Amino acid sequence: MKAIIYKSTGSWYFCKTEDGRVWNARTKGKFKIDKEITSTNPIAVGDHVEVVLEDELENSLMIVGIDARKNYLVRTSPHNKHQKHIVASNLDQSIIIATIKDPRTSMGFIDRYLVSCEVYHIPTMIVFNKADLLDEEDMLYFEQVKAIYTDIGYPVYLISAEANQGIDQLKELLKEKTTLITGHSGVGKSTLINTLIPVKDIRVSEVSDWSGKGMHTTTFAEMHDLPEGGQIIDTPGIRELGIVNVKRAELGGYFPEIRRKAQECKYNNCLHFNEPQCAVLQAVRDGAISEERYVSYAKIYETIDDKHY
Ligand SMILES: Nc1nc2c(ncn2[C@@H]2O[C@H](COP(=O)(O)OP(=O)(O)O)[C@@H](O)[C@H]2O)c(=O)[nH]1
Ligand SMILES: [Mg+2]
Ligand SMILES: [Zn+2]
Repeated sequence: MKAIIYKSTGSWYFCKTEDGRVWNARTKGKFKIDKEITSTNPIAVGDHVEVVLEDELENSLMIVGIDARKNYLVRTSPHNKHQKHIVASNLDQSIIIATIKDPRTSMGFIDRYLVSCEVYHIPTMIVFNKADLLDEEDMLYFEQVKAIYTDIGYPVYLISAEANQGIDQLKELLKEKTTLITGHSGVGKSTLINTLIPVKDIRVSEVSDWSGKGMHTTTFAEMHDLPEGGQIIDTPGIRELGIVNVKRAELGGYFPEIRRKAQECKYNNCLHFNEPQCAVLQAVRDGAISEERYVSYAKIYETIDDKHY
């Protein structure tokens, strides 16, 4: 049988088989599947797995195989930054929820997330929530930020999960797709998910309360079915992905506007700091590349440790 992983609690997984039934599942013994990535979790939310019945009455399955992943998003382990953890796999797109006010999301945070999504080829849009709180001045700031990101190819939307503003358009964008939703705590992710799914995927929550064998409660990501079709993956407790698998010299390639401009730099290994005839620096001076984005580039560059990238 085939199943899709909806949630992981460490040793147990919750999955759905093609008939829509929800099960508990686990792997047998050591389960090593992907030799390319050494991650702390062999199976992630979004994985398509091959399962066999373990115990019908206990509603449990044994995971015996895993399909090749279309893609996946990785973060560094909160306990050890050299360890990688697969957040979710088989994503069609991702959304970063940000806010202009209460609290204001920094562009630096948005940019670090966008780099991760570029590394893993996951199309991403930026959704600003709490539109209802914005006065005229805030709206001007929003328009500036929106222009910066739309110019380089990231769609930007303004919604209010609480005032039900922009939600219909968002539903259209999510329809029939698997979307990872992330953002700082307090930006309104839970409120948005409750708006999108008025009657929550309760069956999954019920199974998660199932008190069989000792379970860990640390969950990293959880998938929910959308009423209109498609799934969203919530990332409670994930504060930041951390930039993984990027070397300093490659970083510019993950900023679309820097990647494009770099072709005009005099040196093809230009890092865009103080090299002569650097087209990127010139573009920053001319205002063709946003200064804030360039600052994000320089800041992320500083945090990359090439020995342990
Ligand atoms: N004004 C306003 N407040 C919102 C909106 N969406 C969420 N909130 C509030 O923001 C706070 C954090 O929301 P929550 O959904 O828990 O954020 P999460 O930490 O990202 O899951 C709560 O007090 C919500 O009521 C919105 O669209 N407008
Ligand atoms: Mg929440
Ligand atoms: Zn350059």
